[in-house]
Amino acid sequence: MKIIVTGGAGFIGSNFIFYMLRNHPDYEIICIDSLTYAGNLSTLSSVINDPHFRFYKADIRDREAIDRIFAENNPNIIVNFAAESHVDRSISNPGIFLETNIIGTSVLMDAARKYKVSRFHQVSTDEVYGDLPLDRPDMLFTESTPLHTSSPYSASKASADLLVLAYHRTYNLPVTISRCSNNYGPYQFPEKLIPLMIINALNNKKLPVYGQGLNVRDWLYVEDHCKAIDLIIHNGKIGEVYNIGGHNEMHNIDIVKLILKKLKKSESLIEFVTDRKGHDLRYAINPEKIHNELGWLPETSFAIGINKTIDWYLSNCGWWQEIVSGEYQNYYKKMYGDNK
Ligand code: NAD
Ligand code: TDX
Repeated sequence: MKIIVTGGAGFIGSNFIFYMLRNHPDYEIICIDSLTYAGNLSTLSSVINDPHFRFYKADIRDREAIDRIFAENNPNIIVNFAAESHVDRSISNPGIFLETNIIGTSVLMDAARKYKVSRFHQVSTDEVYGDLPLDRPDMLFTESTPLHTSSPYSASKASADLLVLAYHRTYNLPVTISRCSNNYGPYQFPEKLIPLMIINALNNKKLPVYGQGLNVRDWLYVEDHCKAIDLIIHNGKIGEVYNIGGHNEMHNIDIVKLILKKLKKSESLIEFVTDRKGHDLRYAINPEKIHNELGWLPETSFAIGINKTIDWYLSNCGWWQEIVSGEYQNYYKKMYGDNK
């Protein structure tokens, strides 16, 4: 079995590559990544010389390069993680989100049609459903919740989902889509909530919490997401969408306080800052379909997952220090001003 994984030098894609090489030692994994600011080849250093692994630096928008890689490898399955993934960046610069997340996906699907792959899997997000009220814990996103996006990021992901379903209906491309809640774990880029707060706390910098920190996200340990995708690409029904989430809703402020407590730092580091534009209030996934049809259940509780994640950032300072000392400084200043 040959699987092309796009975006494999990023957070979830790299964890998926490690998961697949561990759990399917006879598979060949081919990674395509253009190494944007969010992609890091050092993340893949432990597998780069693995005879079952191959890396191509290429952009999913580049038709010729993608065609060549498909021709060379003749893959069975494509798992598309490659995307611009940060909501705040989509608010200041939406154009690249449309190009990579929508056009890039269509380029990959055209190659998937031409080379007759047996599965094209699109990694999507719960953000395509918009948000839920804070005071209605009974309401959860199901696969039939209407798409109702808030940010250029989520609109681009929803557009890609619609294109994927259109390629299935029009060309009979064998597709599946997964829509997962917020992931956390090793190798997450420092711009996202959990690594940002861990790293700032370790550096005794202020922890910038949007609004009052009352927004709710439904957190899933990254390996549980990888396992769900593995199940879907092998046993999921063609043309179907699967929600993935672990019933683990938390207010942002509670996560920030928990991180401070674990790192034995003072809550005085918390700084409430101007809210994100169009900030979604609450995400919460109903994962019954993937549980009932494919037997998936999350295995890592938040209590265990957050400890593992904090320990990982503590033991891998070199990985994130290299990132936060470079171009990231300019992003950080633009985003958070002179927050110290
Ligand atoms: P990430 O930003 O950490 O990684 C994205 C990767 O894609 C990077 O390695 C980057 O170099 C690569 N990439 C970007 N543009 C590319 C292009 N044009 N061509 C080739 N490669 C390109 O993102 P992530 O958090 O790992 O998310 C991966 C996928 O999962 C995304 O599609 C995202 O929408 C989805 N998702 C993420 C979460 C989450 O909580 N992080 C939750 C649900 C779904
Ligand atoms: O500095 C911050 N302060 C803050 O309060 C940052 C970066 C975030 N937040 C808040 C905003 C959100 O309510 O924390 C919450 C989580 O923020 P992000 O880590 O930016 O994630 P989110 O916007 O929820 O989107 C994530 O989950 C769905 C991923 O980035 C997406 O790629 C995925 O699709």
